[in-house]
Amino acid sequence: MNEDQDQSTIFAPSSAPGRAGVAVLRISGPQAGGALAALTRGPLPAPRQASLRILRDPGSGERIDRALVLWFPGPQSFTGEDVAELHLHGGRAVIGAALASLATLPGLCPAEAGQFTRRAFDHGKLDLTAAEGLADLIDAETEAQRRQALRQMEGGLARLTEGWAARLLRVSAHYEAAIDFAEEELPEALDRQALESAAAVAAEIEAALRDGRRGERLRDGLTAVILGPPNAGKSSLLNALAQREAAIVSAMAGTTRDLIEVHLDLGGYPVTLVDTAGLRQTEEDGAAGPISDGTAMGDAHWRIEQEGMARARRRAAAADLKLLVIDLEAERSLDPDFLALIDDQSLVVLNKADAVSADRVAEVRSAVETEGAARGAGCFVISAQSGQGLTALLGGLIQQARDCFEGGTGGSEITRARHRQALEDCAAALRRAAAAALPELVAEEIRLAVRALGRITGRVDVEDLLDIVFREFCIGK
Ligand SMILES: Nc1nc2c(ncn2[C@@H]2O[C@H](COP(=O)(O)OP(=O)(O)OP(=O)(O)O)[C@@H](O)[C@H]2O)c(=O)[nH]1
Ligand SMILES: [Mg+2]
Repeated sequence: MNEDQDQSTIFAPSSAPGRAGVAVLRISGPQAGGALAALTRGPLPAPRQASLRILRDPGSGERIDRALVLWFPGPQSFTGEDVAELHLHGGRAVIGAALASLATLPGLCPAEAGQFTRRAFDHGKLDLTAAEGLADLIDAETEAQRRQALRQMEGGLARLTEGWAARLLRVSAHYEAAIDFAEEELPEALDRQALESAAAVAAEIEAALRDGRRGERLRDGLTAVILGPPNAGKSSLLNALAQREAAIVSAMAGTTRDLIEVHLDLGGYPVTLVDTAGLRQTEEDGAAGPISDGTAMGDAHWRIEQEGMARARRRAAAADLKLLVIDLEAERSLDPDFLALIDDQSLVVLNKADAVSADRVAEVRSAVETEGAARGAGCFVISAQSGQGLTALLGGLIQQARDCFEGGTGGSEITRARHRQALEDCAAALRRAAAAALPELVAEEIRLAVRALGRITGRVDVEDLLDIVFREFCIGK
């Protein structure tokens, strides 16, 4: 994506590959109008109005398709350049023929990934945060992700950072004046006002940074790991929540050895649910547990199980949420080591309620609640087999996801590490400004702070960033 390519006219399908009712091809650049005229063998249609045309190969005259075509003369187009759109019938051969015909026209070349949006950015049609919002919107799989992406595409983060930048620019102007007119003693009240204003911006940025990385996490989704002793019904629970047989269930303890992930949309929040190998007390714990029987095979099984448990623990340590499954049927349901895992990031799940008496449920529940409530964990009684209690558990999971992604204060505008880094750089410069003695130094730090904010929207100093941002797009966007 260099300068001279900017003169080229690019084309690509903008709709997803594969069969569909309609496929959209987009052409952008100085030759877009010429290409459209060549394919339709006629004058350009009225701008921004759909027109039905026969498309023909410009060389052979062979009919390609009967299609709706649209003509968007620049700068009133997505990229800011002349753009033509072909709404073809969405068959592979139709798309293939149209692309082949376009490739024969002089000055036309297939678009690179993200090149349409890159050109829109280069022509000032959108800033970097809007481009990222657009990429996220295209990738959004759940409602919460869609809302966040749309907010960003419509300028949520850009307005915030530009507001801060505008306030800092006023502070900066004050200091530049103080330097330029050093002789003339600016009123001290103005100095104080400028410092207070910079401090207020710094405080707002620092508050925005204390968001628990909600925005970044919403893009990736929340990870909930199911943990529990062997045979507690962890895989049964995963299957019940996923509504499919994703994991093998059996009465044999130690069925699940590796991590099994399913991606769920829980109430609009993206959640990755992970099933794990049962945590069995081991020799090292000093407790009885199946160990190798000394045969090579037994030894291998033992090692596999150890590795499975290690993976379960590692995954749980990195997770946002733990579902701690307790087997109501097991005699030693309440293993103290396992109960020690309860924290405010966990939900305790008492499983197999269908198989035991109400008294037994009450007994285990009260024991767990004494432990759990103190540590802020919810407790749910379920049967993964009959489905009893699953709706309430789902409600608990959705509540946890909402807390994780929206906290008490709604979503965060910071959706990428790149934004966070720039805001941290800005806050650091403001801290240095507050500590600086000479007006020249204050002015320099404020300049750096404004520059850091400018990197977020791409208004300044971003050449190196552009490739990183636009690489995330795929062809046709
Ligand atoms: N009665 C009853 N049985 C259940 C329930 N949930 C699971 N089970 C049974 O418990 C046994 C173990 O279930 P799994 O889901 O494989 O247990 P797990 O925790 O994944 O076991 P490992 O993978 O070996 O650690 C199976 O025989 C299930 O049918 C339940 O709610 N009620
Ligand atoms: Mg299992």
